[in-house]
Amino acid sequence: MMNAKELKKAIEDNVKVLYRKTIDEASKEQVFYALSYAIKDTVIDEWINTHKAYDEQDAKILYYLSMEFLIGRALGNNIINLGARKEVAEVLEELGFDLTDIEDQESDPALGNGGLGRLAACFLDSLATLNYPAYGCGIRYHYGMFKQKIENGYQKEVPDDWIKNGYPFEIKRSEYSYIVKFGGNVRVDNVNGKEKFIQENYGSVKAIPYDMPVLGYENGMVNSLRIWDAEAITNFSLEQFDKGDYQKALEQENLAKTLVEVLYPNDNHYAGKELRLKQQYFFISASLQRALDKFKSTHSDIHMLPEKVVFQLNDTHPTVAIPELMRLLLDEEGLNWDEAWDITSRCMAYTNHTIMSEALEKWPIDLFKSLLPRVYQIVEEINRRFVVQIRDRYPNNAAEKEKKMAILYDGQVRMAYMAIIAGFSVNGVAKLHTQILEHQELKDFYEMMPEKFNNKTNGITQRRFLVHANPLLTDWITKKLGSDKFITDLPQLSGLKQYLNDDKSLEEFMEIKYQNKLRLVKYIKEHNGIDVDPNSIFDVQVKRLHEYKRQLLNILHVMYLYNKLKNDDNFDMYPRTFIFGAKAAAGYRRAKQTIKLINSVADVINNDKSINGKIKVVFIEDYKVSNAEIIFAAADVSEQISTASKEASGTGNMKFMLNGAPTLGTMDGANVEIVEEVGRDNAFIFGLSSDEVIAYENNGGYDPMTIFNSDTEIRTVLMQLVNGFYSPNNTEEFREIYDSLLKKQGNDRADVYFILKDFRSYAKAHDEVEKAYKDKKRWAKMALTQTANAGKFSSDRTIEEYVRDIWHLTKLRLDNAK
Ligand code: RUG
Repeated sequence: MMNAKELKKAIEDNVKVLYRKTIDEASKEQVFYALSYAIKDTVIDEWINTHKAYDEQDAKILYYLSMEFLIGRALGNNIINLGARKEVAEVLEELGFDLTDIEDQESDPALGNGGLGRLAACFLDSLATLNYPAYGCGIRYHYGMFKQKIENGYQKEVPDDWIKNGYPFEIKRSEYSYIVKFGGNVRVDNVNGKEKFIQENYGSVKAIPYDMPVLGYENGMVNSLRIWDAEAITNFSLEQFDKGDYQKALEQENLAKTLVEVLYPNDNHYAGKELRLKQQYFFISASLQRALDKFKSTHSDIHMLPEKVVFQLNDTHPTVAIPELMRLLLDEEGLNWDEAWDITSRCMAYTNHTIMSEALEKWPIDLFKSLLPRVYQIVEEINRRFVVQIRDRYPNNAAEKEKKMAILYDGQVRMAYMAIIAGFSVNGVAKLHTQILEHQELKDFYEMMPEKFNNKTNGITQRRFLVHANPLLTDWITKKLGSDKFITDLPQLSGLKQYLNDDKSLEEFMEIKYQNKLRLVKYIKEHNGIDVDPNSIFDVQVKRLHEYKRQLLNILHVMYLYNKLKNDDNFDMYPRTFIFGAKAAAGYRRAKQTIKLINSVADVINNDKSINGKIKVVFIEDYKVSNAEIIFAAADVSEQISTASKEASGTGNMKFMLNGAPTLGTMDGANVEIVEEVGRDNAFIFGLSSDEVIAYENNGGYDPMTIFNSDTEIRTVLMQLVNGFYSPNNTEEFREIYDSLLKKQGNDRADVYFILKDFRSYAKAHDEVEKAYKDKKRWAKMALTQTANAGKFSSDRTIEEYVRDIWHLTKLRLDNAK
């Protein structure tokens, strides 16, 4: 890192060169660019050194293949990982700027939807920090996750043109461009008695990589996130082409334009769009071609590939990597099937992130075949061989097993099954999730190939979600522990347990929470125009909007509390602020109605003077990584209330925990492991267990109507959905939500997510929260218990487990590291 004087000069020079201005004339945005380029300059040498070391040490490299990397802002994070926050802040102050203000100028690169993409970003941070050679491989979407505007209570999607003004932390690497082919047909030639498969009459695009530096924490390691952009191959002119070619050239031009235009905004839901499959093949083919070329530049024997390369498939989205690697090995490298299969199946590992059936990708065979004709032939052959195995192994029930396990079935290509069959590892993302995979969702595969299955409980990076998000707490912990080692060794936080009975420390801890609440109060005032009482309980649910995550349960409970405040003279409550943040997929109607409901309830309650501000409801517009950091640090209560069995892991739960917020939740996903760490007394657990949910799903026996008929308070709340209480101008506004809770919907039961079933125990858990919160000391102890026990949930731990059990990487040695 340059010293203060050099940095100051670099910023001033950059402002001059980029904008023809002196620093005192520069805007904050201009200073952001000037500083960012200066920071990129400082990491360039380390970036080069790291990649030289890859080659010199002949390192095994992980390629983390993911359609999403929700990296969030880079500037602040890079400065922290350089260990230069204080110095940079001082230099900026001398120049008359505030570092936080400057960081706020960066648009939030939102190349992901939610937990899955954010996990990928945390993993990259941990990989670099732990000295493991790795590339993140993804897509350079021109428009990331949409920006959310709330208008009249409704979500409006606004395009996120994040690279409009250029992105300072990327480098275009045109020298590593590759051609990716779509469509056409396959011709088989016979060359020296060997079949040769040639794709012809195809359309194609050029894939061009952009690299972003991924800095380890103060260790001189800089890995790369490589995201692929598309360009048309031909710069054609009218005369040169006959009509057919002209048409083709136009199509190619169009394909290149649309291919990487947008990120599909669906979380845990698959829309089956052709363009999505094109995106998948595009970035996979380019990443694999590059990985093979890189390998071949230093190795002569392709059979060594599994020794030096491993591909992790982040969910089913990149699964086309399996037949594509086969294609490259068969058609380009000239290997035979068995050799290619052996290599492929030793290089590919698959992570499953959901049991929700609507999220499992299945492509219509016709679509798949016409888009990827050669790849499809290979899928057919993989399937054929697997079906032979099934018939050998299960001679008595082969047909049933085929139905449950074949890749090609019922006119569809089942991508998850291909990943399981071909890969050497299948992992879930939390203990409970892995158990459900093994014993329910994928039980036939588990029975047939148990050795592949393993669990890797998710984690989060403390560099972003503690050090960057919560500097006050970071400083306090450093003081209390006498060291900042927890920044790379999170279990050290357990040292804080010695302060659990120390009144002064508890007071300090809660004072930090209060300061962070003030920061959020300011944010809410500036962005939502709502006044919030920092002494109220900040009860927070921030995550993607999805029915299984049950934001609806939360808001129905708010409606219930409000009714009690209004109608029950004996009822009183501690002031609470219910904070929501959530984007709904643009086409997900019921999720969008839930957003409208939250805002309508907020409108009525926040404007009712008679309740003396006892309840406030805030919907934070445009929930994203940058405001998430402010929110986690300020939360008192972490709402993790998914229907048990549905949330594979959750990672927001860990971010709240790290920042001292107890969980109010179901025994689902990683909540189970959080409770294991803090103890049942330090969490507020409610609701059906996953076994109970699964039993109801399999055997029936739940009828929400009986609850509606017998529980007057719940009935009143539900009636308010359809009597205009929260929608005086349109009593039908929330009819669909009402119906979803009480009426069968097509093939779906009423109340698919057991909202009414869990309502009473949820309300009771809230009572417990209030009781605990009123006892200041008890609460402070409970809050500190969260942070002190958060050690397990670092993504550093997760990555070490992947390395130990799946990737088998060796740490890179960097001689010039600090
Ligand atoms: O819903 C899951 C979360 O539970 C999990 O924590 C996260 C990371 O593993 O992945 C989320 N997820 C799953 N996002 N999309 C999917 C299915 O494609």
